[in-house]
Amino acid sequence: MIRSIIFPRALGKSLDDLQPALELFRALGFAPGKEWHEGGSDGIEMLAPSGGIEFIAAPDVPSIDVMVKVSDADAAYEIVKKFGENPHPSRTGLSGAPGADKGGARPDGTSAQGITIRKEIADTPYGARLFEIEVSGLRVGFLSYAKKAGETRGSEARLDAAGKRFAIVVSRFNSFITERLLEGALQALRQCGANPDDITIVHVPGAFEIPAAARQLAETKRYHAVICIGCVLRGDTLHYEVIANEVTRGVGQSAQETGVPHAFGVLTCDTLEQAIERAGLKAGNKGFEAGLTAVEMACLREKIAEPAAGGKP
Ligand code: INI
Repeated sequence: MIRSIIFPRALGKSLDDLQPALELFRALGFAPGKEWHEGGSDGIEMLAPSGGIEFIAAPDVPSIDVMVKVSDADAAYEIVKKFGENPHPSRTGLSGAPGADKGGARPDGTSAQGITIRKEIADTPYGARLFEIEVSGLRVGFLSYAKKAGETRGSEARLDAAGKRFAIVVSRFNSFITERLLEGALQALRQCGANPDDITIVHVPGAFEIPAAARQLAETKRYHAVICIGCVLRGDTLHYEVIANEVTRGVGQSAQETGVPHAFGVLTCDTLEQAIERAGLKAGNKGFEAGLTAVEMACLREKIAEPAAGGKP
């Protein structure tokens, strides 16, 4: 029976050659899957929620290798642009990757991250929004279908952190993990356009102390969102459940009672190995996810508060 479909694609000969595409796809929300380093080959799967092959009969051959359907092509386009402009604090993903690159565009229009916009975002004759890029020789199209008349799709916020202020509470317990989660959160905020001067970082001893600090920061009303980062490991304590429950409840309560969005970047894992996997050392970074969540929820809060078009509430 069919389980999934994978398009193998060689983007170079070393780990470095994979980084631009890998980082961009992560920024766009692809989930890192299986990773391997054996037999002279290194690689990682980048997974979408669903996929398939399209068989096309048309006079023109498509000029892209992969088409990614997204909920909002304009928002994806903004992420790609920002990704090309902003230097990264660190690289995460495949192990053994080198340090950060500098941002900015090269004279040929390729960003320092090696991304070229091949086709600017525009409407298509078939009612979609589409743009195309090239990264490490991989030609990718991004497409979303416009809303049809009468269709309700709900409200989704853009990932735009420009002009917004964020507080990050990080616990020192298991700092080997939490510092990497912090790097991930900072990377997400910067990729969404946050100004480093608008980010306040507060350290607390352990996860148990996170809710109190988060609440105090939220109550100042200076921040558009608070990001909570910690790591509770079952092996480290007999009262794992107590701490894990308390930090989860306390952060949720602070979010509900202050009205300020709180993103939950606290790992609760059975083993250090599991925590490492979720801290961007192998695949995924819960801090990065929390950073994106904070931006989205801060934007959504503003959007919901806006008066509806036509003066209706
Ligand atoms: N704090 C953590 O952040 N993670 C843990 O795994 C942990 N363990 O295992 O004990 C932990 N304990 C400290 C706790 O959060 C408080 O700082 C401490 O109890 C003082 O209030």
